[in-house]
Amino acid sequence: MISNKRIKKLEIFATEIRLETMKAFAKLGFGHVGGAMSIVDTLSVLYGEIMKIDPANPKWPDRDWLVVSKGHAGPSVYSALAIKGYFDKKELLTLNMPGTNLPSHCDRNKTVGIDMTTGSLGQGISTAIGVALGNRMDKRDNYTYLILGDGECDEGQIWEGALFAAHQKLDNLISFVDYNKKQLDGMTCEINDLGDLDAKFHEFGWHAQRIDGHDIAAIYEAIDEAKKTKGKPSMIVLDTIKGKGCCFVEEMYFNHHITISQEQSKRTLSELENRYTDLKREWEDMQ
Ligand SMILES: Cc1ncc(C[n+]2csc(CCOP(=O)(O)OP(=O)(O)O)c2C)c(N)n1
Repeated sequence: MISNKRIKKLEIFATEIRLETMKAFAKLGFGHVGGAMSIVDTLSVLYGEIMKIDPANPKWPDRDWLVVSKGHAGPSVYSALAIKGYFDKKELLTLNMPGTNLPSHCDRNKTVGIDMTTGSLGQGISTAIGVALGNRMDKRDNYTYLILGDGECDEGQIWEGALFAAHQKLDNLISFVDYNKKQLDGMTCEINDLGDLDAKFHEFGWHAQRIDGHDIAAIYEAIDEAKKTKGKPSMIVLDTIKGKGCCFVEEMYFNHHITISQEQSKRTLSELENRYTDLKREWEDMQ
């Protein structure tokens, strides 16, 4: 079980990721805010507690890997990387600008700490499987983590990959679906209903769990259970809210790629700063 202190630390980390990401989006004036925010709590648990990484040695061959297949969530991954010390936080404000190392979608050739280039939906499952298989062949004691979008699960490649990972008994692959119920142009259930997603992965031969994707302790425990599962890849379906943590984004129906007014950014940055201060105070009270 994860202690309350460690949970609090991860809540602070998650809020800092949201804050830094929102600052970068606000400077740019637009971006994929919804899907970047819904995955932040999982990024906090992965980078804050779970992943075996060394920011000073980003290409360490024995590290754990993260493939963010929904590559448009790059901006929140960059914030997690900068806070962990992979590069200077100031760089975050160059998001998606000419000459930047931080493009709107993840690019392993541009950004220190990004393990796989993504953006063409569906492909990340195949590359993550390749990484996990390769690491197993090399007898490395590490995990590959994979983040998929729910709309992305409309891609046939996801299900080809799901079959193959189970066939290969890839228990060093731990995957998430960010089930925020929305995709680019509407509700996932109206465009191509995914139904009971964890049951589907279970039928494909995966160890499948479904949890609240904003509950830090639940995310931690689900990963722990996945690591204990032998002979099968793991899927953790995350029930999430698109835009989580930024009120004005949560309130929008279409919040996939949005423009951000000065008033909206001012309001949401002040909400996030207040949350950050409150959490820090709670943390100090726990000492
Ligand atoms: C192969 C492919 N088709 C279409 C797109 C355009 N596109 C970018 S994001 C997106 C919606 C993705 O929805 P979802 O996976 O649910 O992401 P989230 O809601 O978490 O942002 C689409 C269709 C793409 N990037 N790749």
